[in-house]
Amino acid sequence: MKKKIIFLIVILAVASGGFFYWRLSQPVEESDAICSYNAYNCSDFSTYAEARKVFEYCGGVNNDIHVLDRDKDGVACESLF
Ligand SMILES: [Ca+2]
Repeated sequence: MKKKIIFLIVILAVASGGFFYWRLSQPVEESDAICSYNAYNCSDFSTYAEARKVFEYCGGVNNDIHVLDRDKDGVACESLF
């Protein structure tokens, strides 16, 4: 009985450790993006696609809180092309 409990604890510890490692190794998703204040510059993104995801997630040209689209043509971070 005691062995079973220890076995279960070990399994849980390994599983939760694996989950947290997996979670930390994920790239930042646009759903985690901050939209309430100016938190990013174009230089914070490594690709145009990443910048565009955050730009669109936060409301696009109508809510360009990060000023990713300075010329307001609807295309964020042309510098990353
Ligand atoms: Ca633009």
